[in-house]
Amino acid sequence: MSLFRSPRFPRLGSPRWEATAAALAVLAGAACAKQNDPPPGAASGARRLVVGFSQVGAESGWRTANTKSIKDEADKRGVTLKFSDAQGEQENQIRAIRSFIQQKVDFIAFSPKTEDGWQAVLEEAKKAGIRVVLTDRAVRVTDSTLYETFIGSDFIEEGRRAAECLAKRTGGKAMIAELQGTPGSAPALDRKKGFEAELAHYPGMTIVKSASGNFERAKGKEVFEAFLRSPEGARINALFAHNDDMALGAIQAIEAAGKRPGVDIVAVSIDGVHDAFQAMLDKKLSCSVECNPLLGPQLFDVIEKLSQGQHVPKRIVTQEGVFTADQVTADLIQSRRY
Ligand code: GYE
Repeated sequence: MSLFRSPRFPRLGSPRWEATAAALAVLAGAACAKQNDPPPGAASGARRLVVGFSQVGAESGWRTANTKSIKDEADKRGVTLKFSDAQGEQENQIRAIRSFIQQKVDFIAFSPKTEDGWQAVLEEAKKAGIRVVLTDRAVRVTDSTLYETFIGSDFIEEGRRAAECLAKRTGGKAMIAELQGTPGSAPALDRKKGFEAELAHYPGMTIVKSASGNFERAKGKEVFEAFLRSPEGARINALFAHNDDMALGAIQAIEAAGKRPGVDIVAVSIDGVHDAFQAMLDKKLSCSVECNPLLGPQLFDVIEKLSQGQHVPKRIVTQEGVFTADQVTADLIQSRRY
């Protein structure tokens, strides 16, 4: 017997049916309202913002801290976050952005894997009237109105600072092996650019090997092992890694080859994640140039401003410094938030 004909369920169209239907509608409404209610403390009448965020992946300590910052901040502000991890694949990011468009989210934010390849999908978002905020990495598009702002670090400056630190530690004489980040990504392109520009002031410093370790620790180790086995391997006395994780992998390779990181091979890298601080305390890593992953508060500040019709600058640069091994103490490590 179907539920609709069960004696316990009112006949369709009867007064009792209408009362039951009305009660069900109220219940359904209450369930919806629960999802879209303003967070505690929000102005009355405010609706929860819905934000789609496409993360590039989980390749490094930096990325883990970045994801946590975004999720925690959305939670704190009562923003409904639709989070998608692209596992390092640009196609997955494009698919996620298209799905956010279909779901009619209020805003889309993402950390683009590479600089190129976004024009079409950003045009689709614009056509749908959904505003886009870039975090962490930049894109190259022909129309800058395709996004509202780009929040993130100055990667050229980070590369320059890494070269400056390496020059100080090596007295301006170094045979450098470079571990590059993800090919085509803004941080890999710009960190290399900044590093090489600064290196031009030091005729005694040369890059003798350079390849990508994809910002991953295991890959950094593998590529550095190959560097050490190559004909130039014996001359390498410095490492520039585009992020800490690759430097930490390379340090393992250096030790496995019977060399002393920090003495036989001076290493510098970028990010300033917890494990890099430990390596600096152990004097295996000489400097880590800071790149702050805690972008959640800035991202949601911008989104809130945009949703209230306020203006935001087209570029928001994260303020950062440099950490050197001689500054690092166990207490400082304790106080680090990532
Ligand atoms: O330095 C690296 C990460 O885009 C700034 O990506 C980010 C970089 C970061 O995987 O560790």
